[in-house]
Amino acid sequence: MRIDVVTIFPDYLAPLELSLIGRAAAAGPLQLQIHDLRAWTKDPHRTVDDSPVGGGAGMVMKPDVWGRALDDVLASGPSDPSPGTGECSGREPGGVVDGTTHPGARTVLAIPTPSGIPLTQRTVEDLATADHLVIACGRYEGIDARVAEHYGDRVETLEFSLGDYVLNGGEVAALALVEAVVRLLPGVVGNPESLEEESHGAAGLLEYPVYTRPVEWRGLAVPEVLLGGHHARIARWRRDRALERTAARRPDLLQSLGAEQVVRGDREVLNRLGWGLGPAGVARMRVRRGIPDDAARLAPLAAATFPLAAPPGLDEEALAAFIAENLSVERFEDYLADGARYVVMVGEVEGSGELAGYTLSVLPLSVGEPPYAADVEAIVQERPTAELSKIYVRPEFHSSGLARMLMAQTLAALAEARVEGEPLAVVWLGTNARNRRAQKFYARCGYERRGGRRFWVGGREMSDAVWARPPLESAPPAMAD
Ligand code: 6GU
Repeated sequence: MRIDVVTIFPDYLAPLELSLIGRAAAAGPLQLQIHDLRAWTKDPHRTVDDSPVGGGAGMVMKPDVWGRALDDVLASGPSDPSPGTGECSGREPGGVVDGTTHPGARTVLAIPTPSGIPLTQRTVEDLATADHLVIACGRYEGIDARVAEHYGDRVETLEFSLGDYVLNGGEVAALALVEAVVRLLPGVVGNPESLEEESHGAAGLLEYPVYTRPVEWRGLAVPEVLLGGHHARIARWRRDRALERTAARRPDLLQSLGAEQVVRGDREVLNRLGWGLGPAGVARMRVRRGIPDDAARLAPLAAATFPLAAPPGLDEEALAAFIAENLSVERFEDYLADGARYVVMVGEVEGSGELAGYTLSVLPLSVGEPPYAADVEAIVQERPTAELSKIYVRPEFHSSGLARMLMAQTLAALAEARVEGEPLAVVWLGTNARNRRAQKFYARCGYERRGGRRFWVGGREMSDAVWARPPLESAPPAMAD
């Protein structure tokens, strides 16, 4: 690859002679040339700037000087090394630069500017495949806009920024770009594996923290797991730290993680951090207390999800009747208005307009109030007792972790509830005994199977498994598998 940098401060680019980049330039896959823009001035003062047309502060770099410089440097092509670093030809314009001067070669003109597109590793990877990279470093208030416009029509042009802050000129950005691109050229970085696990790599996560000896330094120990030599455990630990770091520092990166980038074991740590895996990839999930305004969104959610876990054999009419009777907007308005009787929790997934899940719990109004179902009364004898009547999640968020989050938050809300001043002793629920996924879920959430019950829906008798657990921390819902 050939890289030309045009600047009014050639010395600023001297660090490129050092280290990996210098070695690549000396012997490897890189031909690097630094040019002094002033070589293309024609006046005795070697003027490169002028005041902004239309007024304003600062100075603007002249298009005519830049035009002569870039015509020459672009025309020199990827494989026409002119004299070495620090020198420049200063020759007259080499004619039209139209990208066909060097057939088959890919030339990119990169212009650092705080108003450019943020430079990313993806862009850097792409630039590393070019044959010729020309970097035009502006100073002052920037380069006359017609320069980028003119070359933009003739050669692949990239106005890029290092980030949301302002530097005095493009030289630091040029250094950054050259280093980022050149380390990707074959043979420049000794161990190509070190390119794989780094931040902004294919994983889409920030890199995990790294340590070396001594294992104890200023009272800080290297994490135990790294000393054990258990490779799978170390990999899991590193992955968890990478996920945590990314959640804390770059939630935008986590947000753009696709489902295919989420691996086994990620879900638990994501859930703990308030994230889950939905149909559109990783998304922030939130569980909160329902408010009266939620009724209009809860009813359709309840109507859509209830049939999916309904006992087999229940006919459409009976289902519809149950939904109309118990899951209407009006009924949810009642539930949401009566905080002494009902606890409604809703689950939201960022980016999805709908509610993704909910729970509905029924509190007793007096300490001794038994479960409304007589056969439950016999097997759930602790008082006061509440029923977790509904816990539903849209199918696209099954196994996202939202159900666990809903359960944990619901139990936390129930642990806060008081019945005649007393905390709940137990929470019970009934569930279709043949739904194995559900039984597994309740067992994992710390419920104990107490027995069965019979109940009626739409004139048909059904049978359920009854599960119970205390709402308090005594047997915490194991939110991690
Ligand atoms: Cl590329 N140039 C300048 N002058 N300032 C910057 C920048 C570039 N990126 C961030 N700030």
